[in-house]
Amino acid sequence: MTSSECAAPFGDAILARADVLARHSDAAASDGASRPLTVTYLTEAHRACAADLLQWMRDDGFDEAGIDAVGNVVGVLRGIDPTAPRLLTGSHYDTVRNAGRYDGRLGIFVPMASVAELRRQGRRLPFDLEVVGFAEEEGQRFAATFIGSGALVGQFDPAWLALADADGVTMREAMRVAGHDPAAVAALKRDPARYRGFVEVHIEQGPVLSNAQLPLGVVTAINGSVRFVGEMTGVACHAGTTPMGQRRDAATGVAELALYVERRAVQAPLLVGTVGQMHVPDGSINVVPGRCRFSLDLRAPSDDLRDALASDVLAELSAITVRRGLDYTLKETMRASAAPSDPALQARWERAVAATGAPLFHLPSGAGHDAMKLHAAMPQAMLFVRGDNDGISHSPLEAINAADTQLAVEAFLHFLVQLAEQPPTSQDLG
Ligand code: HGY
Ligand code: MN
Ligand code: MN
Repeated sequence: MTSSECAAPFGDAILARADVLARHSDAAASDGASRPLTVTYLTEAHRACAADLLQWMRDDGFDEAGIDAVGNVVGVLRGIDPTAPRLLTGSHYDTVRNAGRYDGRLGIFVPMASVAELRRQGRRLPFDLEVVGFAEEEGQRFAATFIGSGALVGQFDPAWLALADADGVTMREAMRVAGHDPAAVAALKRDPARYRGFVEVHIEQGPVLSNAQLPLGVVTAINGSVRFVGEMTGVACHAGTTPMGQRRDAATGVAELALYVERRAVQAPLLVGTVGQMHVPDGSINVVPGRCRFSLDLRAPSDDLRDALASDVLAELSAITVRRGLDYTLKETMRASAAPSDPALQARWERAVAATGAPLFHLPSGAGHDAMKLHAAMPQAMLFVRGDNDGISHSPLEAINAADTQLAVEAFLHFLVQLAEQPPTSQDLG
């Protein structure tokens, strides 16, 4: 079928690339049938993904393409005026465990498809377009998140190099094996004066667009979040002989905390709280748990609401341990500020969506994104694409369709052409 006959040529091509990239996974298929998609920072599968993205950037006609010192895959389509402020775009290609194949990756594929189309048309933008496949956003292998986008805003923490994964491999060692030099990371920091802003296309990862039966959504703000990992400790003892009133059960302590997080988070709209990990190390069926590791993921539309939620949860954690005679350790592993969209860039997304003919819809982002990192250095705004299967994400059930993906590329192209033809005024940075 030629592209002219195909109803969604960009969409079909992007879904096909997502399928190819999904063949790389850290998780060895146990039964050989359902191969869970897991790509964590700098593993062999991760490096294979980077190689595919690099080759595709070259195939799509980027003038420059390379892999940087933290594993970001960076492509540049040069503009007519090399001194004009660049537009930066992209998203991440790492995944959570047992992931979907579009989280992050769609936001790399859409700009790449747009570059290929501009090259096909023989069209040059007045400004450079820089597309980044960020190497790490999810914080799965090491207790560090936004490694890729953090490096671009000077927030790569050298202390991360000493962090070890579940097998005891440090990030420094993983970087060495991948051929990356930690000493070269600082130079990745971008000069904000060289950029007009950052835009990111991403699957919504929630049910709002699906419920509204709309293909695209303009993001108004990204929720702020804070994450912790901890361990509750009590006394391991015989499950058969220890009376219920004489136990110091670490797992029921964590369970009580999880139920409190749920009760507290429903107290205000758009608050969310999750105990995503709960694990009794070396647990036995007939032993009262003496230890229980856990995680906390707390998010809110503003930093004040986030901090109030966290303060209440940590106070309850302390109260639970007193009531139950437990101890605990807790470590904050991530804190990201709420990131309102830049009004000028958001307005440009609105005009771009309108040009596709799709209805205009605004929504906040409950999920965190690389855009909240770039927010620290430059104006940012995002475009969401509807998720099928009620927008489920961080799951193999994550799904999008070719028609919506086609619209996302068309919107991105409109965004670029409108930016080229209606450059920012002095007030309108974006
Ligand atoms: O957890 C998040 O919000 C993002 O998917 N990393
Ligand atoms: Mn994610
Ligand atoms: Mn993501």
